[in-house]
Amino acid sequence: MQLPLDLTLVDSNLLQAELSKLATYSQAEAPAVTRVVYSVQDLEARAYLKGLFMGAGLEVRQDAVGNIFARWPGENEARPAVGTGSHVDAIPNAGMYDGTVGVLGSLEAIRVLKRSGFRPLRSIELLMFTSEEPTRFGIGCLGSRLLSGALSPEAARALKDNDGHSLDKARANAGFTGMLEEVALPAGYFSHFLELHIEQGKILESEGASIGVVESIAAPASLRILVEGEGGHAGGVLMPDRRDALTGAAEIVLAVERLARATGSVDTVATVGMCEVSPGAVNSIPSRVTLWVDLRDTELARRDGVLNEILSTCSAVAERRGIAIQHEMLNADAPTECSPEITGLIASSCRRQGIRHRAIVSRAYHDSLFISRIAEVGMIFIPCRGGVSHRPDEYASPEDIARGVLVLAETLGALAGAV
Ligand code: HGY
Ligand code: MN
Ligand code: MN
Repeated sequence: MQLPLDLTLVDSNLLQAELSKLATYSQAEAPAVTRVVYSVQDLEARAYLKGLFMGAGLEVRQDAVGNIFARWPGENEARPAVGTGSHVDAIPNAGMYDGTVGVLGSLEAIRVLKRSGFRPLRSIELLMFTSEEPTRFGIGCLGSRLLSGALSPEAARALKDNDGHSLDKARANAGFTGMLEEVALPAGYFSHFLELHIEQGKILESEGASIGVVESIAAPASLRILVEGEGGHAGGVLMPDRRDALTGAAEIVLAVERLARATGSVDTVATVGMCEVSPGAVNSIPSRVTLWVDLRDTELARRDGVLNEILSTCSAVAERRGIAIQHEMLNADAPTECSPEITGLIASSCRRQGIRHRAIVSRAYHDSLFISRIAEVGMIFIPCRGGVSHRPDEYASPEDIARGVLVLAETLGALAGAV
């Protein structure tokens, strides 16, 4: 591979057109993007992507949950492949760059290598992961968890969506057949895996850096908390006689925020992103409230310390208010370190290209967090305006995306080895 690769090898206009087209497959009005796994729009997006992958001369297949593989065979097919990719599902009212920059950026990085005359020794395989977002089945990274063995087929079968449909039923309705047992990748399938992604934070932009060399990915956890009190007439039940589920839940919501702040570390973050109240009438005392809590930290022990404090706060509130509070852990994953071999290659590509870069932690989780169980992983971050993500005004500039693609292409080339 003739290094440095020239930035003009990146067809930025083509990539922008593909990102814009992909954004039209959405359940929301532009500029918002909503694309929930196995929805009509998700299936349309998949068909579009498979067409692009085949158009680039890649060998395309998909597995029983809809992870899509697009392979550029290397001279030596027997050796573990070098993987790259991300996701295209989008939470409600999101933006058009989260995940998609990694899928279409990987495709463009492969096209850059092809345009440069590079021929890989190891195969390079693009992966579009199914259901990275927790929106439908309540757990993030469903596809990469199954691929890496982090989630068993039995546990996956127990998952249900908000309408009570099982994963098996939902995927069958979307046309994905085959046994879940066939999804896990064999040992040594990938030697390395690289993911290009927007930072979803504002460090790069605030420091004027164009590339973030991700060194570690924070430890995500999420849980569901059910608060049950006693319903009743909003006029007839006097205050001393009440066991209001929502005021109890409100104490927990504030405690989640307080306990995350109390660690004194900026790396501890906690959010109550969803709250369901029933019966849900203005003149009826809430009898039942469900909260969904998202808790993360770069340090596992500190995260679990906050988790335990949240749970003991629930017990204290239940006791004091005479209500019942139970919780169900949805996931509690360990953090991961990225491969020094890969971070070194990313940084040397940035130096070669004269691109300002800095080491960075990923506070968002990504499919790479789970693929790190079966391969060496690395992530390349690009800035997003104001650090905004999971919002319609999420934005990454064509120039930053092109630089990310170029660094990805050079790093993939270095890992795949040339003939
Ligand atoms: O929530 C996350 O960190 C990712 O964007 N799904
Ligand atoms: Mn996301
Ligand atoms: Mn993402």
